[in-house]
Amino acid sequence: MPLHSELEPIFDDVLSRNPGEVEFHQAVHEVLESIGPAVDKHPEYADAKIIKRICEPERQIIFRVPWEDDAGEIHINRGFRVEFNSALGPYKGGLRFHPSVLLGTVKFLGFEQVFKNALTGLPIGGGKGGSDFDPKGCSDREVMRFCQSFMTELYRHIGEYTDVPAGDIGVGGREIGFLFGQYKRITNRYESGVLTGKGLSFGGAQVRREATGYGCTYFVDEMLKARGESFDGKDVVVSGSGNVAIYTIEKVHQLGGRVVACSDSSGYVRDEKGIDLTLLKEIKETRRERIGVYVDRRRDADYVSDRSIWEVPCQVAIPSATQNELTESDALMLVRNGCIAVGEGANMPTTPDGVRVLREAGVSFGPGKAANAGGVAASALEMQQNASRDSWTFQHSEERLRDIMQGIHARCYETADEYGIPGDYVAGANISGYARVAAAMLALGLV
Ligand code: NDP
Ligand code: 2IT
Repeated sequence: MPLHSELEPIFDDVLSRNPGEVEFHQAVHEVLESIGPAVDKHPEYADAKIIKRICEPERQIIFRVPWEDDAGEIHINRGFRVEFNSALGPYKGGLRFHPSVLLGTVKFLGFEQVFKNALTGLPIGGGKGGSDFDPKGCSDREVMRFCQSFMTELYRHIGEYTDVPAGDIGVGGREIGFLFGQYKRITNRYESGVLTGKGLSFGGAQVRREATGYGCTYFVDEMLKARGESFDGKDVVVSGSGNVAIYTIEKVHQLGGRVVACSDSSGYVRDEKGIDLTLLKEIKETRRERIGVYVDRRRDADYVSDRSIWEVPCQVAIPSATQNELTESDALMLVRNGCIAVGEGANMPTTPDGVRVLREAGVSFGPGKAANAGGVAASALEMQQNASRDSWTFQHSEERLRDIMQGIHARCYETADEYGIPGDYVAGANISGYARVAAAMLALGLV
């Protein structure tokens, strides 16, 4: 879709000032593509150059992370924190540890986070960070030494009122524990609100671990209800088998669906009887093994390493691994097999051509910044509990999460209706996220 004439020069500027950062370009283009109607509605934002400002991070930090492995060899990684926008609250967003991480990756994720966090309705700005460190194959002690070195630089930039990191790919409870331990040691402050996703033994909140997957499933459930359907009896495919995928599978099963396939970067497993979640958790959370070993214990299941998981027939697809993992040809397979809803558990997992195919086929499509917002929303609830030195029950926390996800769905749905594009959750999410951030930025003056 062509950009609104006012947005075209802004996008050209993003391209020329951020050369080679293709994922960042993709994320910006997707937002600019859909906020055209909102630009016409609020001409006052143009004078204040709000959109141009939104596309430029407030601060970008890059640092060296030296560490020593168990054999005494020295490694040098690169650390990032992109503090994108603090109009609505402290910068908030995860840390990703994966060898593919570049500045452009962190910028795309930080940009998405600004709109996602706005959509939650909670007081959080947007940021993201990470490193090209690869935790795969590292011992716990190596991961600890890396985290300590990473925090030895990061600590000076973060704080409960400044910037509050959490997990993302490669960063879970173990890493957050090591990071928090080092922050506490350096600063001599038990500042619980500086990180979220903490363990329950040191200031963590119930349901944060489950929140992204549960929240995404609630969002998809709302999309299904909006078309008179439910999860009951539906076959579901969930890519990935990390934090988001595991708790998506758990909630889909609770809501009556059956997850018939999941994956990791080496391949996918298909289990027509429904993925055995106890076994999956043991493989992934306890033993940190590859997905292929699943079939050693489930004789009826198949392991496929050389084809796309999206070939597995399903009515609902929930990509929960990484960006651009669901392509145009994958989308065509999903449509051909009768898929009616796609909810993005991961950030930007569907390519622009994939989104187009799904949209044209009338598939309900929940973009990541809406569908996976449950994780960061639960993080904001963790911050709230830390600030009041309180801790809520699992049941209460889950009810709050469900209400927030239903609220996000309603906001996207109603905004799409208001702009005459019913059912377009992409436009609904982008426009309503943008409207909230832009109004706050205007009120704060030229900062
Ligand atoms: P995890 O590290 O727990 O799991 C990631 C999963 O995705 C693993 O199964 C991993 O396989 C697979 N994966 C990662 N990178 C690739 C790749 N390049 N190609 C193929 N498979 C890959 O991460 P999360 O579950 O936390 O994150 C998954 C997605 O959800 C990401 O897009 C993240 O940004 C997003 N997200 C996460 C939130 C959270 O709270 N954790 C909140 C909102 C969004 P392998 O182990 O083989 O690498
Ligand atoms: O992409 C995301 O929203 C996350 N990785 C979670 C961020 C957070 O601060 O909880």
